This record gives sequence, C-alpha cells and structure tokens, in this order.
Amino acid sequence: MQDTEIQNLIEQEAERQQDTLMLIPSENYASKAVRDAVGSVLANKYSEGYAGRRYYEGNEAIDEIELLAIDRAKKLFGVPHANVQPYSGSPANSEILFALAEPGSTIMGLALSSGGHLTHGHPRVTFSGKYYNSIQFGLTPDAKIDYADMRAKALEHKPKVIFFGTTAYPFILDWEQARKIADSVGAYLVADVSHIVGLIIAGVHPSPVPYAHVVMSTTHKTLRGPRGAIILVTDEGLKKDPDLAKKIDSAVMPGMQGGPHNNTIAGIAISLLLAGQSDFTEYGHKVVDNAQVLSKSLQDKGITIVGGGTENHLLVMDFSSDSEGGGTLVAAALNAAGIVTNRNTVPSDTNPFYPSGVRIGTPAVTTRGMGEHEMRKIAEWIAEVVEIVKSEKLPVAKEERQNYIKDFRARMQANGRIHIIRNLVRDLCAQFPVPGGN
Ligand code: DSN
Repeated sequence: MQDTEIQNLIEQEAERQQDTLMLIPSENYASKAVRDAVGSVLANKYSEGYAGRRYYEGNEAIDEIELLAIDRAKKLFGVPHANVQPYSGSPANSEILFALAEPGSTIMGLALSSGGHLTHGHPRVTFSGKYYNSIQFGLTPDAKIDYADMRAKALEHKPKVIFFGTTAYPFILDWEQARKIADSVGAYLVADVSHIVGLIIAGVHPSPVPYAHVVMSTTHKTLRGPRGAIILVTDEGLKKDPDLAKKIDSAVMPGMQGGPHNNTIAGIAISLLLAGQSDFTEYGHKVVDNAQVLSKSLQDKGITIVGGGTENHLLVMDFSSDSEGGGTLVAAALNAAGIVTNRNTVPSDTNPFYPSGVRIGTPAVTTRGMGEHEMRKIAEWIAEVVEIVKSEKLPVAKEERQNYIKDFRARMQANGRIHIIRNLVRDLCAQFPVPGGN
C-alpha cells in the first residue's frame, strides 16, 4: 500500500528544500547515509536499557551500533562518558536537570530574548522555568554576554546548575569565565553547544570540554546528523562528582525516556564519523566565513545586525527601529521570495510573538557548497525584500494582527519584485543541488 497523500507532501517538501535558501541557522542537510539509517529497519526495534543490559531480547546489532556511537562521541570530543539516547535537545536538557537538581532547586541560564534557550530556565511557560527556581542573566549594552551580571546573579542566588549555551547569539563563548563563575558557587556548569557543535569539532570555536562538567548537543544542526541529542560527561564532571555518568544515564533511562530510537542513534554514529574527517574542518571554517560575509554585506546595505557582526554561523537582523513586530513581516516576505528564515527576538523585545528580529545562518547553504559570492547575492535580495516591507506596519490592535499577516503573505506572493527575486533564488538553488538528493 502506498499513501499517496503523504508521499505527495514529502515530495512537495523535498522540492521546497531544493528550491529555497535554507537560512534557518538550526537547520541543515543530513547526508544520505544518515537519512538511510533513520529510515531503516532499526526503527522497528525496542531496546530499553543500555548495551549489554537490555530489557528486550534480540539487541545484538543494536548494542554494537550504540557502542559505536558512544565510542565515536567520546573520541571526537575527548570525554570519558557519552549518552547518545536523548530524543532531542529539550529532552536532553530536562534529563540533565533531573540528574543534577531537584524540583525547586535554583538554576541559571541566558534569557531567551538575549539568545538563550527555552530549556535554560525560561520563566513560567517551560518545565525549566516552572519546576525550578530560575534565574536569568543577559547581555551588555553592546549585545555581548554580561559575565558581570552572570557572576553577580550566581553569587546572589547560588544556582545548583548553570546552563551556558545559546540559540541566537553570534559571538564566541568564554567557557573559562563561565566555569570560574560556576566554581564560585559550587554549581555544575552545563555547556549547551547545540548550535556551535560543528564549529567546535572543526576547531573554529573553543571546546567547553576542559571547563564544563556536562556538555550536551543536538545532532541535527551544525553536526548534520539526524534529529537527536547527546550528553557528554567530562573529566572535570567526574572530578566534581564521580557518580555523574551514572546519574546522567539513569536520568535518561528510566528517568525520562523509554526505548531509545535506534535508527536515530545509528544516524548519530554516522554523523560523528563524518564530522571527524578533514573536510568537516573546512566546512566549519566556511560556515563562519560565509556568515561574516553575509553580515558585512547586509550592514553595507544599511541593515542593523545585533552586536554589529558575527563570530559564528548566525546573525540576527534588527528591525526594532522600523516598527513593532518588524521581524514577523520581514520573515514572511523573505519566505515568499524563497529565503527561509525565522523571526526572532532582539534584546530590546518584550513580545516574543511579534519580535523585531530575523535570525539567519549559513550552515545549510554552506553544506550546499555556496560561498562568498552567493552570500553577497543573498544579502542583496534580503535588502531588497526589506525595502519592500518598509512601508508595511503591523496593526497596533493585537486581534487584527493574524488577519493582517495572512493578507500580507498573499500580497507578498503576488508582489512583482518579490516574484523576480523568487525566480533568481530558484536559479541559484538549481546550481547547488541538495546533497544526497531528495
Ligand atoms: N529550535 C532550535 C533553534 O532553532 O535554535 C533550538 O532548540
């Protein structure tokens, strides 16, 4: 039996991925080998437990796959322990908290509007902000991590766990400072390197392994693996707490998860193998070079970039001076032009639903083989779309906004200038086929 409805939608999505510029910094193209593993018979198997200690029979090959993934992770990052079972980043962070803290414990992380992540203690609406006493630190006026704020809040609130990691922050993280702050209050330092893991492996960014007690990462962003996550326990972590590896494993299973996704774990193993090869180093450097060219070209066109530049794979364009919610409109108009981004808060934003920024990044377009010439073209197209959007304003009345945005999307689809850019984007994409095909 073939489900043509779903098959057609998969084909539609494959076409979209081929014909558009994937500039969402957390997205990438997994290799064909990774995708084959994810769609393989491994998905049929239950294997609760860990290698050699399963509750289900028939896990001979599964054990070897998981041990290979663990071994590759340990070697690639230089750590004594790795858990490759977390279903994805948010489950991994909840598992880390389950291992290191108790409900009500004080935890600390970078605020979402400053480029942090929901699971790092975003108040009220997330498990990490609701079940823990969450303290959030922020940025300096020049949009850099405010280490003084981080230190002062740590000393005042004595967190048990400090998450240090970002999702929309363009500069290099100072792991040594973060560790000193954690040590000043005896906290666990957890490095969330989900966004920059590929840059760390490529040696473009410093590794947190010598400083953090626990390092976690998703596996589908700059690592180019399947959607999943890994949790690493470092030598520093074991020095602080000899039971740390055991605590993490128990928190993953049975603490928060049941059977691991063996197909995903095989995909993670493949992506770790590929990331250890020399062309991945080149990839990491190119990702950053491309982001810097994109950032400079956009600024040359008069677009404000949060922090004034980038040292990693992403940047956030800031339209807060244009109108409230400017990022929402720009992202929708860019999508009509085949340039796919996400709306994002900028540090001055108070309304995450209609933010003023648009986050863009270069991991996926770099995987396709695009370089500086293409980044300049993309910047030109973005600037032209921004110009088209300038005369638009979100209604002040919140209840009118959804309808306005719907109508705005239709108008952007029909806009002649957008249509021209859409065709240019399609032509460019045709020159850089998606790796591994559709
Ligand atoms: N959703 C991811 C991102 O886009 O950065 C983080 O979890």
